Amino acid sequence: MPLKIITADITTLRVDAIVNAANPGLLGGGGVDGAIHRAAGPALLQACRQLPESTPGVRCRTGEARITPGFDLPAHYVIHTVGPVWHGGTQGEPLLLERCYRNALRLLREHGLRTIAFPAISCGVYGYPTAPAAAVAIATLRDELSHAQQAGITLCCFSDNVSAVFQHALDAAAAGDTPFSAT
Ligand code: AR6
Repeated sequence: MPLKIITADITTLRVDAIVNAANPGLLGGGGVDGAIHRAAGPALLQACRQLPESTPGVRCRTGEARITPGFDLPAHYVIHTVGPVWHGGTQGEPLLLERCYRNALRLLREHGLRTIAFPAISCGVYGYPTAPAAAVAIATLRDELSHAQQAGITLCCFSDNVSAVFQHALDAAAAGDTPFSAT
């Protein structure tokens, strides 16, 4: 399956698009968002400013995605998405997180792109616990890959600990496929 998990700084990846775990204003922030803006250069902020606001200060609602060029990044494009803030799992967080992955992949397809790298959306400042976030990410990406031919999806974690949690989720999901082969 063209889905791999790595430990790296996502701003170094030479893929068609990297995904930014942004906030609704899309004007930068901390974490991976800050790193992407620093590496892409000030033109990225200019491009984000030009995206239309749906309500004052909101360019991308939770679960949605927007695309800009990558400017000084090795990646050609940045797909900005806004993950859910973790409120204990009672505010529809899993579905909102799923939408982030699906809407990013929809934009990838619509732009004729093939390779994409995701960070662990919502797993930093937004406080989504890593294991349930990994389960949502893996289930959603496996489902997308079963419907569409994507050339390559990379889950780019920033530490080996987070990578291990995502790898465990991938291994568990893959093992869940095996009962059919036993019959
Ligand atoms: N490459 C890959 N992953 C990274 C990098 C990097 N260079 N830097 C951090 N991470 P976060 P969120 C990991 O907080 O939880 C921002 O201020 C990080 O270790 O970046 O969705 C936005 O503007 C963590 O595992 O995003 C929003 O306000 C993961 O990326 C808010 O934070 C996500 O952590 C979004 O919060």
